[in-house]
Amino acid sequence: MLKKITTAASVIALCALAACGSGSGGAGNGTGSSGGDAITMGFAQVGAESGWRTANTKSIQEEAKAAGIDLKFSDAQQKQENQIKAIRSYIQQKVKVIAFSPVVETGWDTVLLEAKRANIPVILTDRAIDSDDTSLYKTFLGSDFVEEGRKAGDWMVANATGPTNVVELQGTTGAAPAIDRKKGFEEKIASKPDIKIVASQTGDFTRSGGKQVMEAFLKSQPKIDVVYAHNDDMGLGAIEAIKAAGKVPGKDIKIITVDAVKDGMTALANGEINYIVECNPLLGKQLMELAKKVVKGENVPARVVTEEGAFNQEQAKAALPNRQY
Ligand code: GYE
Repeated sequence: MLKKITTAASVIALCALAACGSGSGGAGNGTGSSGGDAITMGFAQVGAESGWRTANTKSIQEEAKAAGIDLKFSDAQQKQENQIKAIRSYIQQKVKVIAFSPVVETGWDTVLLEAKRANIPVILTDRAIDSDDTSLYKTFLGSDFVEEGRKAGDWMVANATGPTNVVELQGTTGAAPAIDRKKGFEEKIASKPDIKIVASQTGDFTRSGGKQVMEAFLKSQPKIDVVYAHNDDMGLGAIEAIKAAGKVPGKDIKIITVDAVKDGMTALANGEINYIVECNPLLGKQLMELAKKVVKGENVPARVVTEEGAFNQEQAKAALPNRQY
């Protein structure tokens, strides 16, 4: 008797976790096509580490609603094991499509093979994975991070006057944007041996991480001319550390960042940041369009690249009033 009750309770608990999303009641298991039912998407988000991520999450949630897609959303708190757990639970729940933004590049083959065997298509968005097996996902929607690093490097080369010591605040170790933004920047500054990266460490894409690492750099480095931060939030953390050390951000120490979220653009317009390379977080609409096609079995391009630009201080002043995120 007790056993029976426990089983019933766990079925209810599972239901609470699984098929009880908004609108489309009674998603039956097994039969598949029950005519006109909403698409269920399982989305495994990286976390809530930055302003970029907050804007990205909002875009996905709003556009899922607008597209009539039933979204199951999880926040992995920047931990790969949490994302893997979320993906496994989406497979168990038999969602129609899984989308995720992989926190790091490697280590996905096993779980993605499980999705493939369950016939659930996977879409990568924002960040890429490093795998030889491209059959594990249908498409990858997001920015060209190497190109973003190159844009930052171009500005550095164009604006360096004499020997220049750069400290680098890297994104999350092993994440595609951290690897690629470093690569693109290094590629460009290689043409000017006067420009040197004298210290480089991860600040995990967070404001507090950027602040802490910058505090340490300010203590250990006798001469810092430029901070290259892989995102706005770390740059904003660095600004706090620079001010606390009695220096003027944007003047005594120049700052280059990536993202162009509102807080970053405000600091740029105020003269505390010198250049921001744009990375667009508003991927929701394109993601839902791709999801619908993939679920129907239609062909989609293997790679969809986001279009983006870059801003100096004057351009930030002009763009700020209309900035959505
Ligand atoms: O630049 C950063 C976020 O993957 C492009 O992740 C994204 C990066 C973004 O935490 O702010």
